[in-house]
Parts: sequence; C-alpha cells; structure tokens
Amino acid sequence: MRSILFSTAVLIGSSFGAFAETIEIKMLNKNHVGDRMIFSEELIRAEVGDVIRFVPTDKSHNAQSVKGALPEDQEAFKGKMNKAVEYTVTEAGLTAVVCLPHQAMGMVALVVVGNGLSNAEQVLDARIPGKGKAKIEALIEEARATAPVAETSADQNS
Ligand SMILES: [Cu+2]
Repeated sequence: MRSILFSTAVLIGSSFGAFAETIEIKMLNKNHVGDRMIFSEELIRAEVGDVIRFVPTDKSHNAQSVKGALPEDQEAFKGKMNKAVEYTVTEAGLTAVVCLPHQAMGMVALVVVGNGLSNAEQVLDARIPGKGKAKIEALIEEARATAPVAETSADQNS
C-alpha cells in the first residue's frame, strides 16, 4: 500500500515537473473496430523528450523503425518479436514504425513530432511493402490535414 501511494505521488510529481510523457501503443491482433494486425494508434503525435513504448498486448508482433524513414539524427530502433520496445524522441519530424511480419498487411504507424513534416518525402521514399506503404501515405496526408494550429497569441487568449 505504501508503495502504491509513493508511486502515485511520483507520477503526480513528474507530471507537474516535466512535460515529457510516455506514450504507450499496443500491438494488437484486432482492435476495437475489428481491424486486424494493427497498432492501437496509427497517427502518433509526440514531442521531443517523450518516450514512445510499444507493448506486445497480443503475440506475434514487433515494432521497429524503417531505414530512411525517420528524422536525421533520430536513433533507429528495432524491437524483438513479442517484446516491448521503447524509444526516446530526440528530433522533430516523421518516423515510420512497422511490425516486420505484418507491415505488408498495413501494420504500420506514423510518429509525428513537433508537427514536423519536413522529411515527408524521405518517408514516402522508404521501403515499406504493400498496404504498409499505402497506409503511411494516408497517415502523412492525415497528419497534414489535422495539423494542430501553431501556438499563437490567439491560442493563449482563448
Ligand atoms: Cu504485427
């Protein structure tokens, strides 16, 4: 009981102290609307300093970055099958994430950091097979279309 209270206090303390967060993405055989072999979120908005963690909720998945489909200087990552993997976001831009066995079926996700779309062309040129490529294209379009309005004085006044 004491440890639960303690960890709650730490969580509350850290949420006030630092803005970085851990974003947890599930690797699923089926999501709540019945899509198969899928990440629980496909368009993942994050900020520099956040940790993105992929968890093996269902078996037979992994998560990894794709050569050329991440911001320059962002470290690549490759999770093992059936294992959680996490990485710390250090650069603004787009990162494509795929599940190696299911990428051709469309098990991919796009991490959008700081709303940076400057490396979209490189991500589109990266080798991602089948439906994975089509979904990455759609996610980039979605990221463009749903880009949050830049923080302006208008935001702060509201
Ligand atoms: Cu998979």
